Amino acid sequence: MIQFEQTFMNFLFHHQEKFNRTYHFLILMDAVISAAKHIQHYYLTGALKGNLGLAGEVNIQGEEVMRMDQIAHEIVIHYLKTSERVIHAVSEEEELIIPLEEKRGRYFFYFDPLDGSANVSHGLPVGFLFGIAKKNLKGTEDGHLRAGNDYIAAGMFVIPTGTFTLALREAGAWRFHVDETMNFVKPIRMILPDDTRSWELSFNEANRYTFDEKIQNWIAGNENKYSFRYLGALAGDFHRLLSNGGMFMYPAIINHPNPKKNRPQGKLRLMYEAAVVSFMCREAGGHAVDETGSPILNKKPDQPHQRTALYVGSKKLVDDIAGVLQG
Ligand code: AFP
Repeated sequence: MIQFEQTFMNFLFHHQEKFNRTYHFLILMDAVISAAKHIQHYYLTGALKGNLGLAGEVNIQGEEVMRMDQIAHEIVIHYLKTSERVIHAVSEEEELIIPLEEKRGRYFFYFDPLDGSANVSHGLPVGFLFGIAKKNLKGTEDGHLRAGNDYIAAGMFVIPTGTFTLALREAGAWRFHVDETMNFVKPIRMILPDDTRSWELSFNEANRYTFDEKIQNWIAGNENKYSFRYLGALAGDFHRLLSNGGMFMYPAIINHPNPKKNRPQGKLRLMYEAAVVSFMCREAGGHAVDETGSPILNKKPDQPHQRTALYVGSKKLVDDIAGVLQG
C-alpha cells in the first residue's frame, strides 16, 4: 500500500479556508517553500560545486560572508519578488531594508537566508529563518520594524535535513518533513513536553564564564538536572528543543577577559533569529525572555539588525531564569 501524507500547501489551504482568510498568504508561502527547496539544492551539492567556501566579503555585522549566504539571499529575494506580496524585506545579508512591492504589497518579511555559518564549510545543518508581519490594513501604517508580538507567522527550515516548522499566530507550531517528491508533508503539531526527563540545555559552553554571575550560578545549580546539546546553528538547536523541551540560551557576554569581545547586547539578531524562535516557542506552549527577563516578543526593534540576548524554551525554565535576571 502506498502511504500518502497531507502536503504543506494542502494543510495551509485548509487553514486559510477554516479561518476565512485571503489567498495572499498562500502565495507568499508558496514562494517561501520554493526558495527553501532551491537553497536546499544548492547546499546539498555545495561541496561539489565549490559553494561552501568564503565569498571574500565582510557583511554589515563584520562577519565573513560565505558564498552560500549570498546564494541563499539571492534565491529568497527572487521568490519574494515573484510573490508580489511583500512590501519590504529585512535580510541578514543586507544592511538596508529592501523595498519590494511598496504599493501593492501586504506583508513585511524578515529573514536570515542561511543561519549558522560555522556549519557551512562542513555541510552540517544550517537554517533559513523568517518572520512575517502584516500591513496595518485599518489605521495608519507604523513602519516596518515590528515586535515579534506583531508577527502573523514565523518559521524555519533546517537545511539540508529537510524539516520545516511553521508557527501561525494563535494556531500552533507545525512541523513538516520533506518527502521523496521534495514536498513538505505530514503536519505534526509541536507542543513542548512537560516531562522534564527529555529536557536539554543548549548554550555555548565556551562562553560560560563570560556571562553575568547570576547566570553562571544558575547554570551551576541546574546543569546536572538536564542533558546538554549544542549544534551552533539556532535552527538545529531550536528544532531539538521543540521536540525535547528545555532551554536554549545565548546570554549577554559581559565578563570576557578581552573587554573588546564583550557583547552586552547579546549576539543573536532580534528580528530574524530571536523573535522568530520566540514566536514559534510561544505557539508550542513555551516562553522567551531577554537579558532583563522581559518577553522577547514585546521588544520593538529600533533598527533592523538589532541584537538581543535570548533565553527560550519550556515555560518553567524560562520563568525561572527570568526571575534570576530580574532579581
Ligand atoms: P552565524 O550565522 O553568524 O554563524 O551565527 C549563527 C548564530 O547566530 C546562531 O545560529 C547560533 O545559535 C549562534 O550564532 C552560535 O553562536 P556561537 O558560535 O557564538 O556559539
